[in-house]
Amino acid sequence: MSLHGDYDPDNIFAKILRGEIPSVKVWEDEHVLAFMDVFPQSEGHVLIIAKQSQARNLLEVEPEVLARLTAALQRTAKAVEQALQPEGLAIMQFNGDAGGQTVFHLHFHIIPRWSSRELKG
Ligand code: DGP
Repeated sequence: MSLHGDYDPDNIFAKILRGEIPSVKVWEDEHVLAFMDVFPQSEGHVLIIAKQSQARNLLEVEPEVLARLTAALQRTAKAVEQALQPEGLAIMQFNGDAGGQTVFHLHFHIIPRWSSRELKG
């Protein structure tokens, strides 16, 4: 899937938002959902997505949606930090399959890191 194209309403995260696929929710409000990554790279790996946007990636997202999403990203990262006390946090975001993206609904990864622990996966 390239950087440009149609949003697939049956992508995995759209199904999670519709409740068709279960997820372990960390936090949500009317605009944003944060949930556990099913293939975590470390303990506490969380994904965060916007609910009302059909942006596949960062290049497509409406600025006001991005502003809410990144505000929630910061809040969620702080909550992860409080809960797990990692030594670092990697915030990751991929665009297009050649860019490493596999699910084409814009999302950010929050990945707690400890210098003594290997990344999984
Ligand atoms: P990305 O490469 O940035 O598109 O990452 C997509 C992430 O989505 C990847 O870390 C694994 C995760 N993922 C894939 N399928 C599911 C699922 O069904 N549930 C959850 N919670 N996460 C999923």
